[in-house]
Order: sequence, then C-alpha cells, then structure tokens
Amino acid sequence: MNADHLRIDAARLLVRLDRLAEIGAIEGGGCCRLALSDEDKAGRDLVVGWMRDLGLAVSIDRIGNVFGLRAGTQALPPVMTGSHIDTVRTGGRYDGNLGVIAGLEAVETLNAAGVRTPRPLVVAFFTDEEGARFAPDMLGSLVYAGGLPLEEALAAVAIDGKVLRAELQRIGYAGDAALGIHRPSAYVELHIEQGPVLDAEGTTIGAVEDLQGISWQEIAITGQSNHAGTTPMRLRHDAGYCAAATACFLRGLAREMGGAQVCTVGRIDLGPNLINVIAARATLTADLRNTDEALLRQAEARLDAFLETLARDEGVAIRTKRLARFEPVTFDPAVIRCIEGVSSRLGYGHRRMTSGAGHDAQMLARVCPAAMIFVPSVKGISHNAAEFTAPADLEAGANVLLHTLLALAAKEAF
Ligand code: HGY
Ligand code: MN
Ligand code: MN
Repeated sequence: MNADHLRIDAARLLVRLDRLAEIGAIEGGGCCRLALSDEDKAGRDLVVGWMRDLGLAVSIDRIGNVFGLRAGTQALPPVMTGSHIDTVRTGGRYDGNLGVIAGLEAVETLNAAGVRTPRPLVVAFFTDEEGARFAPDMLGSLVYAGGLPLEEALAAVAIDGKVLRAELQRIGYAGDAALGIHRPSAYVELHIEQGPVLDAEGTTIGAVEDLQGISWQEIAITGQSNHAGTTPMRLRHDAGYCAAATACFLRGLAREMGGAQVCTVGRIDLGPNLINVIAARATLTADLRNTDEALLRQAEARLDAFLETLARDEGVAIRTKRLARFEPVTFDPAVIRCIEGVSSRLGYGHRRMTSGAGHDAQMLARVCPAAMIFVPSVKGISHNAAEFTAPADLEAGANVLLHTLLALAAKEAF
C-alpha cells in the first residue's frame, strides 16, 4: 500500500507529551526527571506501558536502555528511532521526550493504517542522556555503542553520591537484554534544536549534519579556610575566589577564541559556604564545546595552563577530573538527504545545520548510519521550563520522522 498520504495525529502526539510532562512537573510547565530517580522510573513505566499498548515487543538492556520492537515483513536489521526521557533539573517538556513520543506516534499511525514496513522498526529511549546526575552525558547510548564498558558505567557515582548500579536496580530497570540489541541498519532522531537558528529564520526542519565536540571536567580547588575579617588579602588561599576567577577566565577565553567556542561553568559548590569564612574548598564544572577538535583541544590546554598559574599564585591545590570527552561527529549523508527529501515532499522548509547539544544520535552514529531532525525552539530556550515548540512544528517534525522511517525501512534502504 502507498503510505505517502499518511500523516501523524497531532492531537494524540500532544496528549502523550503533556501526559509525560506531568511526571516530575515543575513550575512553568517543565519537568524534572533526573536519571534513575523516582520520577525517571515513573516516566519509564508510562512509556513502556504505551509501547506495550502499541503491540511493541519491549526489551531492557543491562544499562537500562529500553527498546520497543515492531516486526517488519522481512527478517532484516531494524531501523531505529528514539531519544531520552530523563531531564535536567530545569527541564523543558520537549527535550528528548519529543523524539520518543513521536516515534510511538509513528508506530500508532502505521498500526492504524495497517502498514507493515519491510524492515522492523524500533523505538528506543536511552539511559541518562543528560549526564546531569551521572556523568558522562549520553551514558546509556555510549554503553550501547560500545564506547564505555558496562562495569565502568554501573560504577558511576552521582552528584548526590548514589551509585548507578544500585539506582538502576532500585527502579527496576537493570535489564538482561544484551548490549547492542537490535543493531540497527540506520538511526534517525527527532529533537528540538535547543538553539535559536530555526526560530530566528522561520525554518521548520533542521537536517542535522554534524554535532560539536564536548569536554566536561570537574575542578576541585583546596585552599584554606580563614577569618573573613582578620586575614590580610596577601595571606589568603581563597578557593571561592579561585572558582570565580576560573569562571571569568572561561568567559574571556570563549570571547577571545570566538567562532563556535562555548564555555560554561554550570555548577560551583563552596565549603564551608559561610559568609564570614574564606572558602577552603571549591568544586566547579567546566563544559567546553567546539565544532573543531583542534580548537577544542586548544581551549582545554588554555584552561590547564590557567589553573596551573592560579594554583601557584594563590597557594591552592587544584585537581581536575574528566567527566566526558566526545569529539565532533559527522552524520550520514544518505540519511541527511533522506530527511531533506521527505521535508521537501511534505512541503516543509528545511536547512542543514550543526547541533550545539549532545544527543544519543552521536553514539548511534558509531554503529550505523545516523542523523537527526530538528524542529525550532522558540527564542532558542532550552534546559529551562520555558522551553517551547509550536504545535505545528511538533507535528511537522513528527511527520518528517514518520516518512523518514518509512523510507529507511524499505527493503532496499541501506
Ligand atoms: O549536554 C548536552 O548537550 C545534552 O543536553 N546532554
Ligand atoms: Mn536532549
Ligand atoms: Mn538536554
């Protein structure tokens, strides 16, 4: 049967997005479902229930990645889509969730039309994409792609001190499916852009061709607590000042390097964190990104040199710990062209673009041809409860996903 006329049910898509957003709901319409938290479990349980309602065969692998398989007419490697349903603390309702819910919507549309694709389809959600509780980010898809040993991932310690293995068992998602299950012939992920480009241009679809490099470090500074009133400035070993100076240095570095270089200090913890005590300890995080690997390494080297000078000048000890390091990724030209062709056929404006954010697709790209579909984020806001994508754009993205999956799932594809 010709499926060109098929379109997703936008109302149904929005109902599921809203229902999932109720779990871990925060003020302003966003959600907080940190990886492997009770809220993440509740979100997982809801989505697994939908997968089963749609007749998908559900598998859970040993790092808690979840896969819903829809049989094809041929015993061929499947086409996979998906994303993540864990969030940051100030998460919006679309980041990650859209890609999983739109995958389920594509399945329901095909079920309703009685369309069976030659290749099987898999809708997946991956464990701990955000990395906000357990570093690194994209942890589940990295393990799935063989980029991080399972035991090392299971031993990861959260920012709250919990161990990943125990949390995975506690929420009941320590599965027994083999890592790498359902090795796909191709992977495509729908995601909000989380940046300002599509919204500013008024373009509906982004065909994502590459994704920038990511460098995460934790910096631990040990100084000396002392009295805020009696200690002369020249005798201080002030970890609080050093943390602030590092944040200012990184802002200046990004400005000086320009181009795609971005630097973020998202977390600073001081100890003892009291108004009249010079901070003895500071722990901060540095998130450096660039589309160019050589420039990213330059930025890392500049930070190392700054910290060395700072430790000497301020008489503090500074220890750094790598939390994540991913080189820039280029997506598959054929999958990108497929996304563009579908977008044109469905009448949506589209453009090629780079992803500033990390995504599970960058890990799937290690094992199969992969690419991403972006839809606009209003004002580029994300990792913020105010994250918003217009319903018409959500619908457009889901329709492009549906028809990209149909194209990739044809027998001769890949
Ligand atoms: O950090 C990122 O780019 C993604 O949101 N995990
Ligand atoms: Mn995301
Ligand atoms: Mn995110």
